[in-house]
Amino acid sequence: MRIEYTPWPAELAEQYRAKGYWQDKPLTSILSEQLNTNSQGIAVADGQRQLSYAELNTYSDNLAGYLNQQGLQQGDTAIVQLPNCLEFYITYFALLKLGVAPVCALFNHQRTELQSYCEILQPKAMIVSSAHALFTDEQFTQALFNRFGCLNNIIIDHSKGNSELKQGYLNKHAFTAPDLNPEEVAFFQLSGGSTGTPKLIPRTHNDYLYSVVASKDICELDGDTRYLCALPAPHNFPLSSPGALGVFIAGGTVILASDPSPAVCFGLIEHYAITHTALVPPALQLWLQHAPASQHDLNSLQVIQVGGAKLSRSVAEQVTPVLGCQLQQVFGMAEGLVNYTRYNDDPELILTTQGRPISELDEIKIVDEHGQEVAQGESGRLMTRGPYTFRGYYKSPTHNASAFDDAGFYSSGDIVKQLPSGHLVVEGRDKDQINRGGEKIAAEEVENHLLGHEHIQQVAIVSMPDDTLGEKSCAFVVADQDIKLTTLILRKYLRQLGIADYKVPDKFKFVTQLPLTAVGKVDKKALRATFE
Ligand code: OOB
Repeated sequence: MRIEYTPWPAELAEQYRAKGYWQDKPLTSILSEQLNTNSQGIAVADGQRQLSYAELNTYSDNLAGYLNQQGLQQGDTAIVQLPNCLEFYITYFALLKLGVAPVCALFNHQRTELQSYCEILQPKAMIVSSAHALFTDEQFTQALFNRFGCLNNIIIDHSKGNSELKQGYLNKHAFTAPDLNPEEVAFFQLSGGSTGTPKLIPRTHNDYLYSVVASKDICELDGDTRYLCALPAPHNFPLSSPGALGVFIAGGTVILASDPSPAVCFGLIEHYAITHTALVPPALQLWLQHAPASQHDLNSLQVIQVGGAKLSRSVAEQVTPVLGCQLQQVFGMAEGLVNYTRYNDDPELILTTQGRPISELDEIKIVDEHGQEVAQGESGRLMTRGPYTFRGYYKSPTHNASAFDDAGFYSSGDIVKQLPSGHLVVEGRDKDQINRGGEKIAAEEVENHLLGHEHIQQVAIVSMPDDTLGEKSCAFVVADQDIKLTTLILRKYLRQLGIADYKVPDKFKFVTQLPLTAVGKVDKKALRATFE
């Protein structure tokens, strides 16, 4: 059974292989390759517990065997929603070993997000945590079983005490590892999205492994690397850029933090002598505020990577003086392309650009609104294709037709310019998305939820500037005449629908009409301009 995806054209695939970028190895090789030389090294720790590479390997084997006994097999899909905990990596590798492709939801996703992943993926199993409000009682699991006939299994991990998941990985359950085809889909990444429904990104073994290996080399990780994973573990940045998978390839140690706050992270940095971490700009700002008065020794830090949203020069400048380590800017996307500033770049480039692509074979085009390439140094829309940039969203032919050009270049929706050195500067965005401190909100998705309210006629959600998060979201609402809607009512309405908290607009403005463009579409530019 093959999970469908849009393959790369044969001549490009050949190039990627000829260069040695695609190694035709499955992602599970990340673990198996540590076993001969580093089986007793600590792969991952979470403050209380730790796993050696041998344990991570055995536990993921056991769990693969258990899931197999439960009826899961190669070609199936699954949904995983776990907080930052050891079980996340055990589960991720167990599913990879079985050839079951998971989508790993973020822990702050709620009922609506999980249901829409179920709708798209028709998963056979879910592996979730009772630490999440949705899974504290049986009600929601029962509702999922009733609604999705495909779902055979929902395994709930209890963060404390025993659970089916723990039984699954602590006890031996034999299984015959299937042959994994590295050209096929290993798992799905979540798109930040700009459309009404969430989109899934199929990532193959070959393309993902290449992005991680090359990232690990650029970031010079080795067996002494101690990487703090403080962002949500499934996100592409802390998973693969070079992230936990890069650390595992290098034979280093991943330390999990429950969140990126200084209160949680500074103690872990001291205790584990953390060398590397990845942050979004708002978290970095908190670190900069709290570091000077902190009692904790942060001297072990060598590199802080910052990405997910634009970092201002004034904040970038403080990293080395205040935290005593190197800054690396990272501009990436779950769809593929990742850019890094290099450690030996001119300091000015590190402060003011978002880095240059991983690969020689990453192709970048910067185009105007007619799809014509702009002159060197001018800004325009970023288009890219390459050895680890996907070729199509899962089962989304209509959206794919507009997200890619005829030559297979993906349009990321970012407005960038490229310097002669190849470095990209992100100057803005041309997609209907709000970037709330690195958390992406597809405006249309939330607008659709609000349009479901019986008294809302029209709605438009746009970004508004925010000192801490960079951007927050504001909903302009046209309600029925004579009806008094309030912020409180609409917040409650959205929460009852069960959408992730960060998607609930920070502000509601009640207006009698929305401005329109010449062609009659809502003029979001004009709405954003009201905040200037
Ligand atoms: C990362 O991935 P996603 O999929 O959550 O978001 C991708 C989008 C980009 O298209 C861009 O709009 C924005 O996030 N973005 C940045 C940025 N890094 C990402 N905008 C400005 N400056 C940056 N440094 O966010 C992601 C994936 C892998 C590594 C790092 C970030």
